[in-house]
Amino acid sequence: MKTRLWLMAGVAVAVAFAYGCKPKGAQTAISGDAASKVYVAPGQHDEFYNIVSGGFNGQMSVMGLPSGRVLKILPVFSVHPENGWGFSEETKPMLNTSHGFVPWDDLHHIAISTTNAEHDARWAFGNANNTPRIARVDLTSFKTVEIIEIPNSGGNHSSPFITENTEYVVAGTRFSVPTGNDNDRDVGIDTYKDNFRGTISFISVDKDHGDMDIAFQLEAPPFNFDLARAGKKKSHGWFFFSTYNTEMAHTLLEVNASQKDKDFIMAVNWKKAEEYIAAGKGKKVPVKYAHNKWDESTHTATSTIRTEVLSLDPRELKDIVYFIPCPKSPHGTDTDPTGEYIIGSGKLAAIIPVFSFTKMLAAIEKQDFEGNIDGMPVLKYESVLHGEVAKPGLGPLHTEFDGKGFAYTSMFVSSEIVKWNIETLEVVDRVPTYYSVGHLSIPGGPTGKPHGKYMVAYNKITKDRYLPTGPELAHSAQLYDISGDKMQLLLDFPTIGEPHYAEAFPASLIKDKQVKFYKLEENNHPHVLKGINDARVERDGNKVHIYLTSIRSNFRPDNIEGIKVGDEVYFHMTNLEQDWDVPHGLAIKGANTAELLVMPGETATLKWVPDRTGVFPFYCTDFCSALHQEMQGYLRVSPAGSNTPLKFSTGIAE
Ligand code: K7E
Ligand code: CUA
Repeated sequence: MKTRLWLMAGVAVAVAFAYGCKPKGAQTAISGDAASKVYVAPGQHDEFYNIVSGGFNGQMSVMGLPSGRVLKILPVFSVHPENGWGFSEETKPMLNTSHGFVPWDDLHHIAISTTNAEHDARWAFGNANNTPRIARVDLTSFKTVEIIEIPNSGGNHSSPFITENTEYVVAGTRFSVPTGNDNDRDVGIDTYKDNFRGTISFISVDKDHGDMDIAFQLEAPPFNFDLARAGKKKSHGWFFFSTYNTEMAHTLLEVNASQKDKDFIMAVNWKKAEEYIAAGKGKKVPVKYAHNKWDESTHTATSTIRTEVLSLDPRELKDIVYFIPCPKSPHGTDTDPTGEYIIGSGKLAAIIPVFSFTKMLAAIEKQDFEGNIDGMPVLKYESVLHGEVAKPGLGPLHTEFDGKGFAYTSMFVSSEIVKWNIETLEVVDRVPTYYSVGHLSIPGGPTGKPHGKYMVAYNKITKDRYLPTGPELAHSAQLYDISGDKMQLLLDFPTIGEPHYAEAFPASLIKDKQVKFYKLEENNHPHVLKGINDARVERDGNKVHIYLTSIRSNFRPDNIEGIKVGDEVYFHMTNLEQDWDVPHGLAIKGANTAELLVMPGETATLKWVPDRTGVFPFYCTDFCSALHQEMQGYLRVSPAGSNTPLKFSTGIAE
């Protein structure tokens, strides 16, 4: 039976390809063998969770591997009308910043929490590029539970990257900006070199609960910081940041930031920085940033504006920062599973330099420097170099690892993936991607323990790969089998938004730890209802509070009268279900907001300001039972100042 299904899948793939207009060299033949490798039979689960960044949609998507099936869109930095994220009163504070409510962002990188450099998959972290923030998602509820804003930063791209025990989530600023107080920041852009600074933020993560806090910010020269990786195992205690625009240009960067033959990988000894902090060497700097937390017990977020950070200046405090010359405008910097090798990917370089951590330490020991930047040593390229990968292709961006001694580097310009041996630096295989590949992701790939079975390429351009959908075509991922000597393309699947990075981990790590529902007796929301007998409506001046219960298949109260035009009406809805997979929705005609989708045992609030008289239906949006269509109510709205008495029906005998 199984064989026949595989065959059918193979036929479907062949038919789909027959309709594409294929550019020269495009791979069209997927063998039945490949189809069987990605085939997850009905009722079967995928082997890996894949958490994929949504790029400019500001969300994460949750997919299964190897099937590529989308399981969930998980709202992070962008409002999500599907479930009321950023629309309900409880979730609005999650999107608060020092600029007020910011309902969107650009999320590029995912970091899954690790212990001893292996995925523990307790949390997923994501970065907001535009209005710098870092979010933490709880992987038992698949909910964003914390967002911290990063002050003194612009373009939070070099983020979030974590240390091997998730001691820190680290964020480097892409754009250097004037830092400090309000009046310090109003400076001419042509004073860039004098007044602009880079910053690297070390955000501590509480071991048990995950709570984030900005431990310290490291000042840095006004370069652009692009990506970063922590050292691991032998290089634990260090962090490596790729930099570009070390020319410190502030106009027409395309040309002006590509002048120098080499930029730098900035190596940071964060253990040393910790020593300085412990010795009281940090300076308190006034800033403003929001710190937003979700409370699982009240089902409500709170936002606090924080007012200072600890800043460390490595120009004054020695032995924290070293620069490794790296050709040429490096994008990715990656550390291999052993922690010995640091790979720089110069977007404009013809080789891939591989640096040795051991050699770096030796060079520092011998003070084998070729100069300094504001007193911070620049190491000699040759002294730190393990070797160069020759003729890898064009436009190297990002490297992942299989744990078997091989590295895989994406080549944006030549649209290919190059597999090479980390020790010998020999290129051993290459495959095309369709097209212009960005990040690669191997389950466990950035950790000390990669699962070298699959690799996903996240491509920037798809052209002819899918049915066309108007001017904007689907972004795409491609799944490769990397278990053998040769990489084998298995599957194309479209993605949500623009994926940049993704991380995948074995499903077994979390699939039995999922929250199935919230216990009503543990619900401490101030407006919770513990049963239908508490359902009611209360007026307080022009505010009307509707305490609403939902359970298959009714709302109590349902018919409500005595609401007036201009009232602020708050629906506090508690979903009384105590069972897995039974959300109820709430939608009201004319409400200038999204629906609520309330999980079992949860309470959420929708605010509605009726703008006209009449009778307004409301209903449940989630097909929850055979009588879901009966799950409805009416609201009567009378003119402002009218005498219509407040009245509601709960169906419960008084
Ligand atoms: Cu290369 Cu923003 Cu990580 Cu995209 S970045 S590809
Ligand atoms: Cu509740 Cu449909």
